[in-house]
Amino acid sequence: MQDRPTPVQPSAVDTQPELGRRRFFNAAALAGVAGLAAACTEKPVAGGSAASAPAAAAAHGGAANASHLKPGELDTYYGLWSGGHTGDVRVLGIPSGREILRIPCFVPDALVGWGHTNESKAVMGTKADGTLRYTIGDTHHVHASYKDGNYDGRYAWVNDKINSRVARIRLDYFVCDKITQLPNVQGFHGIFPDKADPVDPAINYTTRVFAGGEFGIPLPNKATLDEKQYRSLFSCLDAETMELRWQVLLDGNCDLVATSYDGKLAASNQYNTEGGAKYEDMMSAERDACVFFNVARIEAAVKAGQFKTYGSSKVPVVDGTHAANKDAKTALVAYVSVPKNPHGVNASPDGKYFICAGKLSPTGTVIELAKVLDWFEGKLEKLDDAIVAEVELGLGPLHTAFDGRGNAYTTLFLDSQVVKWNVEKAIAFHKGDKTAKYVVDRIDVHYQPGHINASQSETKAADGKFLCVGCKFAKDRFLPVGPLHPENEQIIDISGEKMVLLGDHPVRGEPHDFIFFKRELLKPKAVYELDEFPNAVKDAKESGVTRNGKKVTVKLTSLAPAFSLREFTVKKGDEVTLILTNLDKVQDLTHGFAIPGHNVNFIVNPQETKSVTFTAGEPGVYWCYCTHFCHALHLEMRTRMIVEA
Ligand code: CUK
Ligand code: CUA
Ligand code: CA
Repeated sequence: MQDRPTPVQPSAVDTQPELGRRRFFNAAALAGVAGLAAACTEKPVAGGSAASAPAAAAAHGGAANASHLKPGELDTYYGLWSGGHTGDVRVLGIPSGREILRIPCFVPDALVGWGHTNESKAVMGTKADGTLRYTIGDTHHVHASYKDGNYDGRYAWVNDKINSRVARIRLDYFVCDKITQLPNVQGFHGIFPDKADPVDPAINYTTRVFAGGEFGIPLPNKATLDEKQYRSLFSCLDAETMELRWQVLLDGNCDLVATSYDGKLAASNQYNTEGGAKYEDMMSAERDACVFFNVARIEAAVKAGQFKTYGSSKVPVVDGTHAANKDAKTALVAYVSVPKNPHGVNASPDGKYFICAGKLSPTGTVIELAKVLDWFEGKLEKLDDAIVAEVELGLGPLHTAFDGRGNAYTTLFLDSQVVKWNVEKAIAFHKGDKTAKYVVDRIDVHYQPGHINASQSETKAADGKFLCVGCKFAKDRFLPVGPLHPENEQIIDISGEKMVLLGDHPVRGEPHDFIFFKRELLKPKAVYELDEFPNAVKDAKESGVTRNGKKVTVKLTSLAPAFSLREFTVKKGDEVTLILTNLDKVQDLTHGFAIPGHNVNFIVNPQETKSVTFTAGEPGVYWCYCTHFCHALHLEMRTRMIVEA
């Protein structure tokens, strides 16, 4: 992740969480960054203090057990975690934190055969020679589709920062079904679906997905060190077709993305309004921005043909630069000023505010959406008057979650804390009521937290039960396993006034972001339907080998404990396409299929069909066997591939 403290920042990485020392460090560090971070007129509020865990747990009446489920007990929330380097999405049960499934997206996966089967290769994208275009990924942000301000269980989307790709996951089968690469974008970072269609107010569900491009590049790309020629694009995809609808040319870059509940606004925080290519240039300005997109106006401009295209891309690009958007009444975008290298941008569940965390400034900035809309209507003279609070939270604020009771929870990367603060009180404080104690509580986390989310946080149904915190450093929290540490995902009870730490879970690096929501919102299917697969072998009698020159098709089925063919014969050098349908209908009855020496291994779930294509190797006998324990005769579940000369 790119959010590590810069060398000139004081770093808390090696500070012990011992309270006295930390208080001293924080005070000293606050003084230390005063000249570096944006001038912050407001004084920190002597509000909460780091909670003493046992005392607070007792106050919650034994809440410390809430994340410990009895054997056989199910979690009450689904969590969707980005997998980071593994390019997948992980499904966790919350509050236990148990990992239930990994959904491969951008990176091949040996369990399900992702990136090996023909169907998954078609989703991932191949080169002319049939090999995968990419075998690596870097997922950061997972978000799910909405209806009426809550998740509707249709889709989730996740970004791949490295190769600027968006993957869509079907939440009925928990599989990735489409991947789109964004043209003219590098370092695609924040992603968020809209929550309603602003063009047709009757459509109260997700129809588009927004994507923030983080790194600027020349358009079209060419070799130059002159960063003044580098530009970032904000992209919009169609939620159903996954095709690009439009892009916006920007001044500065994009980072995270948020969307409003009425579908009228999307926004991205910008940490590099300077357009710098070096970190010291990227942090040279005292304030950066949160750029707002007027979605309906952009769609109208595209419809009216007011766009350009770049390079070989046909995607319409509208002009979102400062120069082209001075007149509020026609502006497509609005740049609200935010201090300094802001990181997250998060939408409050009451639909009123977007909150940017300051990162290099110890502040949170609250922007009122009604006022941004007023500005677009010409009813607010100064855009920055849409900022209704800018209050000090602590060092290195990154991401914010909500409990639906008016409180926000912001991670403080440098302080290794989560701060709970009341949004309306922060607004009152900003307005001049210096008695308004907006900080409600602080809790130490271990260590250096990045993303944070609360149960149902960015929905209208935020329920304020649990908070998950993605800590970037685990250090001493788990058994040492050499130089590579896991990350530490912590779970916190937020049902009371004070936050209570419930548990630590090691996770493989690095998840970045996640959402979690009530389990009732998903209705997963336990078994596939044969008809979902156009190439299904619907009856064991269809099994057999057909030849067309050097191309051979092998069709077979599985039904525990046997494959429908006892053997099949091909010739050395044949291009073999093997299609396997699992005819078992019993839930959880998955078979695997492996061929020694041919790099073939994949699974078929009940009523699922998959295919692989490979070249038959040296003459001989090859035992194809079931790799997934399915039956008392699992080891006997085999067939033979005979390769003739
Ligand atoms: S970023 Cu990693 S902590 Cu990619 Cu969402 Cu903020
Ligand atoms: Cu079929 Cu094991
Ligand atoms: Ca900056």
